[in-house]
Amino acid sequence: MRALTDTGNALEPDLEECEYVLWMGTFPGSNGKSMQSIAKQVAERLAQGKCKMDVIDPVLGNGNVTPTMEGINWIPIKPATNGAFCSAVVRWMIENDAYAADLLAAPNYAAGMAAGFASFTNASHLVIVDDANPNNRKLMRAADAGLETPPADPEAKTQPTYYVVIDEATGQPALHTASDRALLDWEGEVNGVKVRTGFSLLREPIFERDMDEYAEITGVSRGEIERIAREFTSHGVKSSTRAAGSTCAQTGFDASMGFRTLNTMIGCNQMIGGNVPFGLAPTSTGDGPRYKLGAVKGKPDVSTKNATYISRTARPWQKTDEYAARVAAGEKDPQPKLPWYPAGVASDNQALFSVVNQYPYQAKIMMTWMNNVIQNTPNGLRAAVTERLADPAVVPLHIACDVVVGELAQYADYIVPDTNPFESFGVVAPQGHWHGKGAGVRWQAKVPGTMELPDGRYASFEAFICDVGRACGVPGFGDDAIAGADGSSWALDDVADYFLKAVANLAYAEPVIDDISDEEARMQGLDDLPASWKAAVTAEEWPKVLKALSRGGRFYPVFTRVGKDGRSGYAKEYQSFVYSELRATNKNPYSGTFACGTLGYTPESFANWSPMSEWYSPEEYPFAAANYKPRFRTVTMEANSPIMRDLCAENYLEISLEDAAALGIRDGDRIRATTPAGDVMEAPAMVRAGVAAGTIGIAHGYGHEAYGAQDVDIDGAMTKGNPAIGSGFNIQQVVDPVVAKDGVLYGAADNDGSTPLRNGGMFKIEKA
Ligand SMILES: Nc1nc2c(c(=O)[nH]1)N[C@H]1C(S)=C(S)[C@@H](COP(=O)(O)OP(=O)(O)OC[C@H]3O[C@@H](n4cnc5c(=O)[nH]c(N)nc54)[C@H](O)[C@@H]3O)O[C@H]1N2
Ligand SMILES: Nc1nc2c(c(=O)[nH]1)N[C@H]1C(S)=C(S)[C@@H](COP(=O)(O)OP(=O)(O)OC[C@H]3O[C@@H](n4cnc5c(=O)[nH]c(N)nc54)[C@H](O)[C@@H]3O)O[C@H]1N2
Ligand SMILES: [Mo]
Repeated sequence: MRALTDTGNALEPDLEECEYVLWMGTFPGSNGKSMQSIAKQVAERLAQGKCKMDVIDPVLGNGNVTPTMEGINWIPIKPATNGAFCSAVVRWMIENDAYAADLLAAPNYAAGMAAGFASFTNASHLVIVDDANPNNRKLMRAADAGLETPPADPEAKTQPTYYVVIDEATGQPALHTASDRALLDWEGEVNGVKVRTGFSLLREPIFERDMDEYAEITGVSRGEIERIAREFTSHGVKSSTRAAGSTCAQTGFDASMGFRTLNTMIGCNQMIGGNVPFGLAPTSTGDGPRYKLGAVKGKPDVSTKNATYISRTARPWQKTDEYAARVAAGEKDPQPKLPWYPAGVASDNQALFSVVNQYPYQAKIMMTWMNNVIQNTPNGLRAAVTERLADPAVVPLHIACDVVVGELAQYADYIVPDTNPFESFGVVAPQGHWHGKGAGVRWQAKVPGTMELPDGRYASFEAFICDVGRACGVPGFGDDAIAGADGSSWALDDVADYFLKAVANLAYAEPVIDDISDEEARMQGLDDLPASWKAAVTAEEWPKVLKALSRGGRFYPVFTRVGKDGRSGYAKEYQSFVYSELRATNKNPYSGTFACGTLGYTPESFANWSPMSEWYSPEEYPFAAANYKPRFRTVTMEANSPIMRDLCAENYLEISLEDAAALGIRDGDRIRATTPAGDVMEAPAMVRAGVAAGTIGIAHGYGHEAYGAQDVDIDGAMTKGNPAIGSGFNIQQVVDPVVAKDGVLYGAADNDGSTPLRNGGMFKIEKA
């Protein structure tokens, strides 16, 4: 994947050692991964007075912000303005010299380490700023500067790219790998080419607006922005910030670049108390010590490098075959039917739009598994999108594999029943709250409730793809499908064939674990498992596999804390991008323009970067949405849980006291929120404190049309639906008028990240 922002370990705030955390669109105790454990950790440390926190969010999700909890504040912000807020904080940091200049000047990882940090940045790397240069907006490479590079390593799979900096000691251009410290804020000429450092480019958009303008845009007072900036920079590296759901906005790049730039500016990445690695697991489903599960045995020599993803990701428009063909046919600056997104590899939301628009190609056979992209794509097009999905001329064959007949699965031609989490296998890396290394193992706790197949297997996704793979002669399935590390060959016909080998890989990761004792195996009933499981690994591996199964996985001692000099023990090369070359060089085909490569603030725009406010009147549509995951629902699930329905049966259009007063709306009144395209959400108003002015708070996870809300007829057997499962509404959002014309269905999205917006947009509110 080509990275839009930082590269290296995935990082999250260190909730065990932090002194300060700035949450900007993930709310401790309300959502986030995992909501419960984050809440507990945060509550404990706050109660002990060990840290302080601020939560910047358009909607107060309660969680850890309660009147009884000291040291944590809620600060309302207007949706989709995180980029402006972060720009203001960075501006304050620069004006007050409150940033880690030593880190920013470190042009490579070794230099960052020598300066006492565990990361480096491209802040000092030179960027070509010359419209006439074919490499304009790109980071300068050694060749652009006429610098020699070290000889290529014939053993290495990929050769490093050499960037150029101005070495501080010599004042001369140097390879980024060859300088210990580089000039941070510099512009000039190198080898006759005009260049500027990433940091100097960052200053420009940041200083375009003053603090009062930022306060106006975000709705956060200047005093509050300055207080937060001071607090954020007052704890050395034991401070960090995090955004998550807030990045799912049209301005998502700004939100994402914003929190990353803030962390970079204080150098907290991979530092204990700062932003620490998580999700670290030994190789299990990849090429591990016992089995090569990452490689497909007998795979033909084809590469996915030139594949065109149906989601239109991982490739800029200008590098598509269609673009080349249209240019060759004489078109000047052709425009695509739907936008292309050079970052990322896949997006189910964008794939959905591609499928219903039959662009860039038709999905003749669509297979969906564990996915409910209709419920989970926020835009106003559900009716139109589903009409096309259900049309065999658009999607000739759709096979879904699910445990429930949900919004997407109900339109499939075939539904393959799958095993549920108590009936299936999995090896999973730990999510955010736990910062050790390890992997949990899930294995069948009961015999699957799905149909038993004639050969004794049970229907599941894995059994299905194994059979289809075998029938089609696809490599990687059936006999001799999996290679052992010792050269042996193994069959792949069912789920255990694969996952127990993954468990063997886990068990043999260094240091190799002990065998389970016969006595323990007997006491735990592990001497009684299906013979096919035992046959999936070697006799030598089996007692170790059982040991890992019996422990629910494998968890290494948490050695985050034993790193050297305040660094996480899991630190490895980490680069933060102050300048995103990928974004900066992404030429917009609809406008012919480029977006800035650093943090900045761009008002919400459509696909050609024209501001939404130029299309629709902000006076007529003054509200923006903040769509949040509520505690009583998950994205799809929990609507079918009677307990969760009892706790909160439906969702509301949540608005602030002042907006309600201005509109004459009382709590409980039925109101309507309408997008400029005329899509409507109608629901009771919840008039409450804890919603930012101009914001509609909307809990996600409601408004099911299927998922048990509907009657289901399977071969004449009718299961009655329960309408309570479908209570409430699903969010509507603005469609993109630049793209959605001439029959094209398309919801507005982040022009770089590709995420369809759920936060932000434009709405008017009236009484229903
Ligand atoms: N209860 C519950 N917990 C969950 C889940 C669930 O479905 N329900 N799902 C899990 C999953 S899959 C994930 S990915 C995580 C996601 O966890 P989060 O990313 O934490 O959750 P979200 O609710 O998507 O968004 C977080 C917050 O962003 C706020 N927000 C919206 N717009 C803006 C904005 O413009 N600026 C700022 N600063 N804030 C904004 C929302 O009000 C919300 O409180 O949660 C996991 N935990
Ligand atoms: N408006 C809006 N949209 C959102 C979000 C939001 O906050 N607001 N959140 C976004 C986020 S963070 C995420 S992660 C996505 C999630 O989007 P999805 O991944 O599409 O949704 P899920 O609800 O996680 O579940 C998908 C399907 O898996 C099925 N399922 C559950 N367990 C099993 C199983 O064991 N086997 C099989 N085969 N199927 C199973 C469920 O029935 C469901 O149909 O939604 C995104 N979309
Ligand atoms: Mo998610």
